[in-house]
Amino acid sequence: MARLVIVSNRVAVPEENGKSVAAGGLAVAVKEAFTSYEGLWFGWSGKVVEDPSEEPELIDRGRVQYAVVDLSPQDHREYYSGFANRALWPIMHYRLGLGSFSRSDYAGYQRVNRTFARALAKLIEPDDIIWVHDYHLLPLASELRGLGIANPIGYFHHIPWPAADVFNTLPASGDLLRGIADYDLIGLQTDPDVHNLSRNLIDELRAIPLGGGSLMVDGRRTRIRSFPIGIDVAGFKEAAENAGANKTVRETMAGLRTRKLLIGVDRLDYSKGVPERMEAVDRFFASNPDQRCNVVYLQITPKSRTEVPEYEELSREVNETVGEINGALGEPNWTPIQYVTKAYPRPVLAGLYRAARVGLVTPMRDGMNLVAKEYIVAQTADDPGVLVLSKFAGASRQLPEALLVNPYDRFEVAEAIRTALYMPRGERIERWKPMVERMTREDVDWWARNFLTDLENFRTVEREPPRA
Ligand code: GDG
Repeated sequence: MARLVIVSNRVAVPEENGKSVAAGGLAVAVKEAFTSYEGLWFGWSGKVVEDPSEEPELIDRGRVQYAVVDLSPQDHREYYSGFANRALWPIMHYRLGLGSFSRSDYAGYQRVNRTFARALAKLIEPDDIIWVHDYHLLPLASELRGLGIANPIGYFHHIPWPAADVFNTLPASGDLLRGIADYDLIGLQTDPDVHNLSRNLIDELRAIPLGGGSLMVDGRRTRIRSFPIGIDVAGFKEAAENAGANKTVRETMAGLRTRKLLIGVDRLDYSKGVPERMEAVDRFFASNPDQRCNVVYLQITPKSRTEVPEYEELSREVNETVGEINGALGEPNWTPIQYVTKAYPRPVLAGLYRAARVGLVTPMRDGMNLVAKEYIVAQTADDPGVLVLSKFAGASRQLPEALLVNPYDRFEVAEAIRTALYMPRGERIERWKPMVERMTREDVDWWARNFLTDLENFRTVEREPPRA
């Protein structure tokens, strides 16, 4: 059987007792992919050290081997915080004003991709299939091809692929497009993402469409398709069902008394629209004064990328917004917004989703958004809550029965909150049922299987030699 090699920026090495240290989206997805393959997971250890070794540290855990490398402070600054998170992330999320391009950051990005490729190439066996994840590693296939690696290499892009006019503002855009064409299969979250990248390759690199998502780019064939990522539905459902016993969940529910709960769960990131959402909630209370004291909005927002200045700025903005709204509207016995920056265990999140009458998922742009899917799966069949979902989240394409909103329009979001709170039970069930059925069919296992089957098929077709 072929061995699966997964490459991602960060690697979540489980503890020796088999417990997973990180239960985030990617870790769950990778675990799922390894259920039907023996494998290797390669990437950054999460450690920053002076003079890191190029030799990866190898850690065996059952049928999966982990190979991790450390980064130097300069690598971390240029590759990770710099090019990946201050240039690619904002541009891919249509935030041109927040993008900052520096030649030295881009050189660091290329250097780390080259170092990763050199370290990884030594571990590759002839029958391996390689699956690379996310925007930190766009040039990795080119680097591997340059070292003579001819194995099938697939890439999955977890975030949006923007329209060409947006992507091409990046000074390195041409370089990156040429590099991505060295993957055999490129997976994106949605069909509009597929359209954007394909058009860009056709217009900029004169790629020739071959039908069925395949393109000939510079004499090499690549295939671009959408594979919307799903969640571990069975695991999440079980967690939600058992969450009643959890102390945090129980106490939160008791504290609500008769009040209705609105919930938002997001990493602190400007793509998620947290301050904009708070202003929409403020708007809701302004136009529905009778609902003051009857509704509480809980926003769980663990901090992320704190070393990036735009995230520090966002943190200040959210703190101010919460303070202003709570100060202006709050009463001694009622705080409209409960804002916490602590991360909670997944079972607690599942219980809180279930306790919430409304799930607020209103990113300004999002590749998919797993919180929307988790909220749906956590609901009870006889009394489900209502999802208010941004039409700019990839998830909106699979969840059209949610209340879809434009997150830039706080009046529209405020109106949707009102509609959700007053929605009769029959309509809530009618909207929820097709969504939960779709999430169950199109879960994380379906996603990983589809991608890997497609990538494996490359073995059966005549493959072009790597470019010189
Ligand atoms: C990227 C794309 C795409 C959040 N707070 C806590 C916690 N979380 C978990 C959520 C969810 C995950 O983190 C976040 O997933 P998202 O999909 O919202 O977002 P990104 O991190 O931006 O991920 C995104 C995803 O990749 C997958 O392809 O959907 O569009 O941007 O699972 O539950 N988990 C725990 N405690 C918290 O406090 N345990």
